[in-house]
Amino acid sequence: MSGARDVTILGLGYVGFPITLMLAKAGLDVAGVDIDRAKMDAFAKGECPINEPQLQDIFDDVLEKGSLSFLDTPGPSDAFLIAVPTPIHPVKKAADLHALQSACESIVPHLRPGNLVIVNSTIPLMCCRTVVKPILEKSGLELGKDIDLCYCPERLYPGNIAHEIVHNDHIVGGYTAKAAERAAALYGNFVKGALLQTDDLTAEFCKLIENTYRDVNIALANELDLIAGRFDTDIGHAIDLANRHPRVNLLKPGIGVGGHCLPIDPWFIAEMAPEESILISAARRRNDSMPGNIAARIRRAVKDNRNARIGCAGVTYKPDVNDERESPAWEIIEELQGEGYDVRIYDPVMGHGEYRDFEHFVSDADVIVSLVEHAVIREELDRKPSYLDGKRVLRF
Ligand code: SAJ
Repeated sequence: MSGARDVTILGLGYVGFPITLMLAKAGLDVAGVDIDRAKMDAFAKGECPINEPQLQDIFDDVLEKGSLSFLDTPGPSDAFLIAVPTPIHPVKKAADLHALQSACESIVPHLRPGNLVIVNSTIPLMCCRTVVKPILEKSGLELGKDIDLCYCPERLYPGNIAHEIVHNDHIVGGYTAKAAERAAALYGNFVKGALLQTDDLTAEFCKLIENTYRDVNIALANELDLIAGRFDTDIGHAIDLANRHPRVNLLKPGIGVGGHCLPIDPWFIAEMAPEESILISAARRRNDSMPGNIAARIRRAVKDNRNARIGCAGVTYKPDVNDERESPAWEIIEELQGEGYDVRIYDPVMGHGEYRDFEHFVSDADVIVSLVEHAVIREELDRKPSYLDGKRVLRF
């Protein structure tokens, strides 16, 4: 098709941007579209927003090759890949599909017979058929006949994106078998893992099942941790021992479940099947209750000294990522601050806090609370340096 790019990616976040890089690296003519001006300005300067050096190296290479361009709005393209956010309504616990709908609308004027549309965003069950399809068909083209639609969720683990995007197995869920084949061929440009072809609804299920499995597993670990608290025993040790059973694999209890996936995706199942989703909803609530439980534990630790300086280390949603979205650590800190406690904050990965290093931070606190153990914090705590002598340390 003359003048059309090979692929246009809409939404250049944690998933869309790495895919854009990999397709451009493979030699395709790729355009990236995002509504965030600041982000687009950073891209124009060659800055990779994700804190992974390997991705920055790939970005440098593709910019030099000239196979990647950034656009404010999409234009003609052989394939469109939509990777915009699908957040959750905080009260209704239902998917907010505005960004997805508007991305679909934005490509309608450019759709031509033979186009392939890939949805990558995490979506509720049946979304391809009930939300995406009717919008695309406003073009006058028929899905499955004139244009193809495929749902291809990602499984990227923040912190290890550059490796996983290539080596993970990918689910490729076509509205038709032909759509799955075409999308698999496109992904085959950079994916070395298996390209597992299925239908769109099964692919929607897979994505949600994966994160729900993890969320429910963590909820069980958290609940066991609360139960162990009654008996003053170390649940971490008990779980390690239980996991020596060949068919048991419990995850770790913690301060709660954050990030932009686990706290949200299970609701995308529950929203579509509320009556059946008893366990899924309960697990979500258990994990959401954890920051409050941890704040209570910290309060108990300083009950003899209401004015104790509480040093909280780590504020991101998990260790060693520079991402604070849905961070349980902030919930805990804000709860304590709201009650007037004197909280000091240190996070070397986010660059938060006024402290030049961990020792400096420790010197300014009476109780050290390790909320999110980045490697640098863990190493210091494990080393047990003398500057920690006499300090109460709580590790979660
Ligand atoms: N957490 C625990 N205990 C654990 C493991 C994690 O409390 O044993 C907490 C973390 O501290 C964090 C939260 O859970 O607050 C989520 O962290 P995570 O590492 O489990 O997951 P994410 O959100 O970084 O990435 C997940 C991954 N999904 C699975 O492992 C099934 C990733 O592969 C997905 O691509 C990503 O969600 C996504 O985009 O959906």
